[in-house]
Amino acid sequence: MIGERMLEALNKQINEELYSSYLYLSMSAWFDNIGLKGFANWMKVQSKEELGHAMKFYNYIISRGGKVRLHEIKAPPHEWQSPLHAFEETLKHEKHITECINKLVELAEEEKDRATFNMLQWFVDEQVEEEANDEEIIAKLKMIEGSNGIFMLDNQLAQRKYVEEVK
Ligand code: OFO
Repeated sequence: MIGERMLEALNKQINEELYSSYLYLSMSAWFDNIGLKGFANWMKVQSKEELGHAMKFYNYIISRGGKVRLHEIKAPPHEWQSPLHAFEETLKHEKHITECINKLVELAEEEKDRATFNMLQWFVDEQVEEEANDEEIIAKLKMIEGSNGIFMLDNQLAQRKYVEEVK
């Protein structure tokens, strides 16, 4: 069994991941509306990945005999000033998620909950990858500012495909 403090923190993280999914779905709709279908695709894939992250926590809680408690998901913003602004907000949000994961790791250490500590290592690695992906796209967006390069980048982001990680 998972301790009560750890269980509450893991349930809170399900909500964080579902909000991430909601946020990126909202960004995907906005990109579609401004005609950048590739960016919209990238964000839709990201939204699905976040749902997968929520399900990893959900499945883990159940596998340890804990109770899943779903909370209200807040509404995400609906508009951004530019693609660069949307990706800067994405990176800011991912840094917040990295902090949440680090706090969960600290709690697992405090509680001497080895199983949860091990499960969380996947998320520690995932956050490194997610921040790096966002930083790469931000760097490209800065390079092409004011040129037609945005359409090339849009084509590149259209190639991203969703790979299911949670069974
Ligand atoms: Fe974006 O990694 Fe989950 O939230």
